[in-house]
Amino acid sequence: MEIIMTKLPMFLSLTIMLLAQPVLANEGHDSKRYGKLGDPKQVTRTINLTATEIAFNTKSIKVKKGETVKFVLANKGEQNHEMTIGDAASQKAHRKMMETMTMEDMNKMGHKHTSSVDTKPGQTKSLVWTFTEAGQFEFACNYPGHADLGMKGKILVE
Ligand SMILES: [Cu+2]
Repeated sequence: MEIIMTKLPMFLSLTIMLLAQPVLANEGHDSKRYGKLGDPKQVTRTINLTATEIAFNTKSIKVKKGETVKFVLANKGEQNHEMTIGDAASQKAHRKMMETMTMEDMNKMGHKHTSSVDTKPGQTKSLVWTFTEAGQFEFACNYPGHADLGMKGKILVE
C-alpha cells in the first residue's frame, strides 16, 4: 500500500500526459493555423523577447503571413520562463498540462513542445517559427500562474 501511495503522483502525471497526448500530437502536425517550426535558413526577422517576473518586454507582435521569425528569448528573471506560440485553445491546453506537472516532471520531460522555448534563469534560447496563415494568435509563458499575471501577448499575422 505504501508503495502504491508513493507511486501515485507519478502515475497520475503519466496518466495526464497520456490523456494530453492527442492534443500534443495535434500540435505537432503541420496543419496548425498558427504555423510550424521554421527553417533557420529562411529567417527574415529576429524578435528579441525578455522574460522577467512576471512579464515579457512586449505585449503584441505583428508579422506577415509566410514570414519566418527567429524568436530569441532571454530569461533575465529568477525563475524558469517559457514562450509558447499558439492559439487560445492550444495555450489553454498547454497551461492545463503544466499546472498538473511538478517542476521535477517538467525537467524530466525536457518540456518538449514544438512551438515552445523553455529557459532557466540567465539562459537565452531561440525558436524559429513560420507563420503560415493570417489570424490572431497568442504567445504566452505557461508556467502556472504566469499568463494570468500578464505573461502573454498577441501575435497578429497579416
Ligand atoms: Cu513565466
